[in-house]
Amino acid sequence: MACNPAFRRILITGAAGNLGAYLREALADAAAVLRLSDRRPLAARAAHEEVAAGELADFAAVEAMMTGVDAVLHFGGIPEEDSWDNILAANIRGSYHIWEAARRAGVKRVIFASSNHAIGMYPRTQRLDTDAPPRPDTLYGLSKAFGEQLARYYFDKHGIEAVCLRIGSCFPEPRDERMLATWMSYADLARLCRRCLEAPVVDCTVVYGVSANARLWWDNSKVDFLGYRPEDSAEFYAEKVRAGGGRFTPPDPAALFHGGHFVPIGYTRQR
Ligand code: 15L
Repeated sequence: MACNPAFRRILITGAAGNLGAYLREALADAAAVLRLSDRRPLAARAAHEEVAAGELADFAAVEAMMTGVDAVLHFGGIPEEDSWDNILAANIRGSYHIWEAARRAGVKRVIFASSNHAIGMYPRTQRLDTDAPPRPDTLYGLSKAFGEQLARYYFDKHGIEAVCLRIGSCFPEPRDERMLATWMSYADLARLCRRCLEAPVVDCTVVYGVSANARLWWDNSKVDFLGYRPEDSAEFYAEKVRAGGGRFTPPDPAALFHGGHFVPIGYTRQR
């Protein structure tokens, strides 16, 4: 049964990626039709699935995948630091294409996989709430900050609702000490996406995609209205993570800022 009757067809971009592939299964009942898109090969596996392959950098392809869509889970694009040309094509042009095609197709809501790397240059001594403006740590983080501004622009000017998920570290288990603060379980990601679809009104909202970790750096209290209630915690894995070793220590910038190991990439600042 569709979880929001306003959304009969939901497009998932990046549906062949780790998170997209998980959401495809976890949100199988979220709409009458899930349209799956990726640049990599995909095939429909169930009656409620359909496939619209294409490159995000190709506007005609994005327009075609948007036809008849009510809501979008935009998880496509490059998920880490890369060359400017690649980030420009997939993440910057690609996200612009998503919102512009969404506007033309009359899409009501976009749920955007932003990233903690949009705020990666904040010092770890600072706790952040959902009003914290971007301080990107990489070109990748910059592209996520651009996506958040696209969300703002298309909501203010065209009324397309948006939720920007500043996802922490979404993996089966936390892999290092930083992830004891930043980890999000797959199940909590599905819970969050479900709430982003179910909430009757979201306007244009930023939310941290993170589990109920004991060492949290990020505060979602201002977006409590979304009803996101994480059920998992990285603390369960704390002993295992500690035994695994491999932590960064100051003055390594990887240990000083929210963005962790993304921060030293191309870092040349002396003071
Ligand atoms: C991200 O945005 C990446 O997509 C993911 O691979 C992790 O590196 C994550 O951030 C993180 O910060 O742990």
